[in-house]
Amino acid sequence: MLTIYSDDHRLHHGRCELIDGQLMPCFEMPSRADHVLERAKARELGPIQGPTDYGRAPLLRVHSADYLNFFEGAWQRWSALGHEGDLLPFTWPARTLRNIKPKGLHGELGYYSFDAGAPITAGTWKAAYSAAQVALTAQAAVQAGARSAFALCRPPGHHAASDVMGGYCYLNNAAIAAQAFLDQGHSKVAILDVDYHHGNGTQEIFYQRNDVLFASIHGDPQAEFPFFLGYADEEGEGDGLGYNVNYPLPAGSGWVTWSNALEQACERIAAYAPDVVVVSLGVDTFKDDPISQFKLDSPDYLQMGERIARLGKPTLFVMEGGYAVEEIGINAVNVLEGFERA
Ligand code: Q9C
Ligand code: ZN
Repeated sequence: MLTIYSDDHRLHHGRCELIDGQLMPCFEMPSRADHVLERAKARELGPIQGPTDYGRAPLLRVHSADYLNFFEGAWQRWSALGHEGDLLPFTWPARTLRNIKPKGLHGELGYYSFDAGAPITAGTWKAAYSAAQVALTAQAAVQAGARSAFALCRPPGHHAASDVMGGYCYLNNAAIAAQAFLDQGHSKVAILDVDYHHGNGTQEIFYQRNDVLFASIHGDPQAEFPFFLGYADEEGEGDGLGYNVNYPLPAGSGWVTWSNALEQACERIAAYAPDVVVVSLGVDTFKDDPISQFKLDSPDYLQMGERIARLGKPTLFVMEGGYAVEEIGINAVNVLEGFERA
């Protein structure tokens, strides 16, 4: 399987995030991508290539121009004030406040984010932009006829909505790639999100559309981030009604429970009969993930890949979460190897 990867991910390295009342080093760190790349090489998964730059146009198909302009310019505005530390939001337009866009940097940042988990550093825009190009380059390979391709994206994307960042995500790599398939002549794309967290951004982007089926298996938002989206009764709206499927699972879920949800998701996807499948590949479902509560073990990821392969569709894998840094490479590449051997 072809892997697309860019070293630019290193340009994004947030300092800290708030965990249980304490500032801790960011779990979403550069070594994550290094481990996945090393494992892909060690297992001889296939060629590894850099991205092509497709520019801003494919990003604008998913994100608003205002949002991209704000994100691209935010660090410059922050550093011009003499700051060197990460730019982080601290006030959001939650219920009781107005959903208006203020003029200052912090007001705008609150408007364009939903949590304090997406720090902006000097290199964040460039890293996120490159990750989107990585996804688009892998998409182009599948578009050109490859059975599958792997976009080794970092930072991840599935929490990023059309004009909102959060949950370590800025640009929605999987959504940008899915939209590119549609823009290049396909009429139906299914996105299967297997990250431990609900892909709230992807859901929002396609919620009113039936040309993208979004299916997500994740920790029950009653108890898990992102808390305010990802419930089973969210089925889509308008033309999109019936094209959004959430499978929230309880903390402690292992392979038996998880694979049952995967089976249901795959049956729904098969009934949709998509032209292509995009997998939001998070491996934070692993038993030793430091911020997650599922219990999948490394061999389970081989079976995950096999089941996805049985859909029999051209498939684009897009890297999302996974924070058990030592095992992230084994687990992510196991999905890809399971896919290939099926
Ligand atoms: N106390 C992805 O996996 N914060 N994002 C958790 C735990 C947010 C995860 C805080 C987790 C976001 C792409
Ligand atoms: Zn996640």
